Order: sequence, then structure tokens, then C-alpha cells
Amino acid sequence: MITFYSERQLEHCGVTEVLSGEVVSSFECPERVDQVLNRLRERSLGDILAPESFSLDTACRVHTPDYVEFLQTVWPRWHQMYPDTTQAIPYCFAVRGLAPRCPDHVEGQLGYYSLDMTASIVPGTWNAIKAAMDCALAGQQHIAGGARSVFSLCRPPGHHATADQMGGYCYLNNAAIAAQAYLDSGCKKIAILDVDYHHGNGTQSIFYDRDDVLFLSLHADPAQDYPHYWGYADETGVGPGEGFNLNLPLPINRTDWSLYRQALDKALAAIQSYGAEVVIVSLGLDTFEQDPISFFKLKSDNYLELGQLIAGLNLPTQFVFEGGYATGALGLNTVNVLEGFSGR
Ligand code: SP5
Ligand code: ZN
Repeated sequence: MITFYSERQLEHCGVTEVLSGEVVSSFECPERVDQVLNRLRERSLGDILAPESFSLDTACRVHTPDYVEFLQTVWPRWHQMYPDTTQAIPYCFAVRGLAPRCPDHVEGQLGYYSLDMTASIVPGTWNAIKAAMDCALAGQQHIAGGARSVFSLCRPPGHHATADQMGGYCYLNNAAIAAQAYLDSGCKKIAILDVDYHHGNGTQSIFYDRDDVLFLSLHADPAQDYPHYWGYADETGVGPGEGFNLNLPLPINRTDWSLYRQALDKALAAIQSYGAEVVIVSLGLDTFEQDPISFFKLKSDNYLELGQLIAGLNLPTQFVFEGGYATGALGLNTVNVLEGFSGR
């Protein structure tokens, strides 16, 4: 299986975030991809290629052009206003109950385009966002060209990013952009299977009123964990999208492989009856028992079986990297999914 990865993705490195009221180092760090790359090389899974550079046209079909423009320009604007600071983080939000207008002030815009305070902006953030998007689109082209599977090693991740808001370490929604590219190249039915520990609220919201993308997410019950406001089972889509969104929330305190697998079986059956032509897997590894910010109890071997079960769909499959913060085991767990899929 080929991997698409660009060193430019290392240029993003958040400084700090707030976790349970304390300021801590960012969990979403460049070391994450180093671990995955090391393991990919050790196991000789396949070539690791840098993606070509793609235009922003597809991104602007799932995101608003003003948001994409904001992401590209926010750092220099921030830096001009606050030259002595190392990262831009919002502190104020366009919350419900107001009819928010987008202000000119860079700090006002930062809140307007954010869901939370964890998508920080540093000098290299845009380069990394753009390179991650390129990995998603290069993977899409590879599958469209006839490959059975591909791994887009995207960082920063994407599944929390909505059409016009960043959050949860996510900026551009890499999986959603890939899905749009398949549709634009003539596919009619795409499934996005999100196995990250957190609900893929961004992907859900982008496709919520559409029937050309079936979105399925297995995640921590939003009553118990981030992203808190979305991811309930009764969110099933709206208008033409009714029935094309399947949330499978799981309890944080007792989700091990056996419980997880029951939900996975439901999701896989739904993908089959939908008749998807391609499946995109939003591959988060934060379901691991040792993940520092999550509570599920999956073990390293379970990821082999996860890959095998996804392979059972017998569909062209694009893996798009999302979360996973137990850095020591992240390479093993990620490559286990890919090897399980490949039958190795
Ligand atoms: C892509 C991705 O995985 N984003 C996740 C962002 C989660 N950020 C908020 C985490 C809050 C965790 N609170 C639980 C405390 C555990 N000690
Ligand atoms: Zn996650």
C-alpha cells in the first residue's frame, strides 16, 4: 500500500492547549507522524511518496472560500498585530443567540472561524494544512487510477473541521475534500467511515443534507466527551441527506474491542447496503487503551482485525489519518490497521 506524506506537514507545531483547565503542551505534535513513518519503513508496507501540489478548488467546494482565505492569511495578520507571540489562539466566539457578523479584526475573525481553542496557528500551520490536503487528494487520484487501497498520512487531522470552522486540531477536512474529489471525478456514492475516538462533527456537518456521501462514525458518547454537542444517534441527516448519517456513540467507561466490534459490524453492513463505490476511512487511533486523552480500551492486536474487517467490504479504500496521541504505540497501531487490511 502506498503512503502519501509530505515533510511540510511537520511545519505545524502547536505550542500549548488547555486540558482540564491546565495549560499543557499540544497533544497533536509532529512526533506523531515520525512514529508512523518509522513503523511503515520497518515493516516495508510500501512506498512513501510526497504528493504533488493541488489547487484549492476542491477544498472550496466543501469549505467556504472566505474560510480557506482566512486560513492562508491569518498568521501574517496576527504576527503583525502581536509580533512577540508564538501562536494565535482565539479567546472569543460568535456563539448562538447572536447574528454574528464577520469582523475585520484578526482576533475577532479567529473566534468567528473557530469551534474551540485547540486549533492553534503558528508560522508553518498553513504549509502543513495545505500539504495534508495534498496527501488526501493524491490518495484520491491514486484510487481513481485503479489502486485498491492507499494511506494518506495527513497531519494536521481534519474530521472536526466544518465548512467554515476549525477546532479539535483540525483546519481543512481532508477526508471530506477527498470525498468531494471522488464525486467530481464521476463517482456517485461515497462512504466515510470515521473510527477516530471522537465524533467527526465536521464531516457530518459538511454532508448532513446530502445523499451522495454516507457518513458513519463510531465514537465516544458526546454526553461524555468531546466534541460534546454533536454525535448523538438521532442525528440522521436532513432533507435529501435524511438516512445518510449514522452515528454509533459508545460509552467511554466500558468500550473494549468486543463492544466496539458490534458497532463496527452495523456500520459495515450499512456501507454494504448503501452500495458505496469507495470507502474513505477517517483513521483515528485514539481508541487505544493507553491514549492520554481518551477512554476506550482497544489493544494493539485489535487494529489488525479492524483492518481485516474493513477489507471485508471489498471496496477501494482510502485511509486518511486523523487523531491518536499515545505516541509510543501510534506507529504500531496505525500500521496494524493497514497490514490487517492488506492481509499481511
Ligand atoms: C483529531 C482529534 O482527535 N481531535 C481531538 C481533539 C480533542 N480535544 C479535546 C480533548 C478533551 C479531553 N478531555 C478528557 C480529559 C482526559 N484526561
Ligand atoms: Zn480523535
